[in-house]
Amino acid sequence: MFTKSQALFEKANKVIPGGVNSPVRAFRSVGGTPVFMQHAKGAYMYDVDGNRYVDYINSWGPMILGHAYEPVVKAIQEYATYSTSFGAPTELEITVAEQIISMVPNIEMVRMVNSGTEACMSALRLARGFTGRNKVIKFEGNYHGHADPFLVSAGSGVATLGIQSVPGVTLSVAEDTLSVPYNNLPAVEQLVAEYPDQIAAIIVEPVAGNMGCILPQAGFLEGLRSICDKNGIVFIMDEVMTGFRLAKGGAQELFNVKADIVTFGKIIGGGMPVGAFAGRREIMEHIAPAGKVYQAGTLSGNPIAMIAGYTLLKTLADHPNIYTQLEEKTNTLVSGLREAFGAAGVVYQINQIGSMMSVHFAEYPIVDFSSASGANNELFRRFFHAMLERGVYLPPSAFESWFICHALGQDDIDFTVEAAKASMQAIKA
Ligand code: HOZ
Repeated sequence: MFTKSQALFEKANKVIPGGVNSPVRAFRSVGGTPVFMQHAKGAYMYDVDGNRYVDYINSWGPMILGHAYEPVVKAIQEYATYSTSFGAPTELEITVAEQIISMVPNIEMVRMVNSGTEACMSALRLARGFTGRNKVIKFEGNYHGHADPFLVSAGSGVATLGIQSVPGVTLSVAEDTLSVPYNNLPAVEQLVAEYPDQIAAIIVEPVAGNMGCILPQAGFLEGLRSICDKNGIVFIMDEVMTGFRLAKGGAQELFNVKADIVTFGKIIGGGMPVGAFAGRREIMEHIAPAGKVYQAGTLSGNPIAMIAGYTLLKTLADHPNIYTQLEEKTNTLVSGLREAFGAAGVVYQINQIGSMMSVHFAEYPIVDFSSASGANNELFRRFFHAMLERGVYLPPSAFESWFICHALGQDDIDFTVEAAKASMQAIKA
């Protein structure tokens, strides 16, 4: 079933570290051979062996309307003929910035970069430049890309591989990152009191998506906002996963909590390599060349990425019912999975908000990294492979979120639920 993938993985291991260009893809947490994809359309990915999968990662979020969404593909094809990069400004960059500002609350200016990592890294530099302070508070199991200051107690691949401290990240950098459990406001208050006037920023995933999907408890985001207000701290919401996914205006809109800087990732490029950070003018004008906080990039605002992103964002803006439909689809899927797990008699937790969700096999609620880490990973591993064999592609780690796309139909949900029932039976046998 995976013959060609296996051969490719062997080949890849000779020329690419670990055989992959991003660690979670290597299946280290679930074991086995990563599946090499060939193409994808709508809700499906197809591998090199000709197997079809209903896709629940959707490129970790950006394929919100499904793969190879035709208007995006056409726009890319048209713009590619004009040149794939200028290294000079284009009108399209203004159009995209205006589009983002029209959809997202509390932002007046946007700077385009090439990835979520770059966005968070630059947002932190900006917060430090703006406040003249050095330290940052982040949350255990939150992942803000792979820039040095964020690799302390990080989620996603760092959690998946169980890396406690990352070689190459110097002690002096790590010392400026203070880390506390997610959903724990008193721990944040304590740190802020311990380091008066030293904390430049609090950065948070408003819905954590890199230790499975974990929702903010009531009052958590509001509490962070108020701590920042009282202490002159910049509040950074990392909306790389939640932006334009949970709502047109992301988590800020959904929870009605205001950030000072927001970071975005791949969704604003329709899946092309893009990121951005945005905020109010007073802060953003500290960025070079308006200000002295340096940040730059030849590929920033790349025309192909801009047209792909603009086409996707405009569709989302013009059809707000997409969000209701996404949530309905996810609700239906969750009910079906509950039925499948219930019938199998396993203990499980499903965390869900809008079209983000995850499954942990545990009897207690999953509210932070420590509860996520205590779940039954062996069962997740077996479930993952049983589903893969039945044509359902789940995130290859329990420390990741599932992302549902709009192309997913009722038939696909039924197919997934049947696969889950059969998988649980096979696991029990
Ligand atoms: N770190 C990404 C998900 N949280 C995975 C990136 C990838 O492998 O594409």
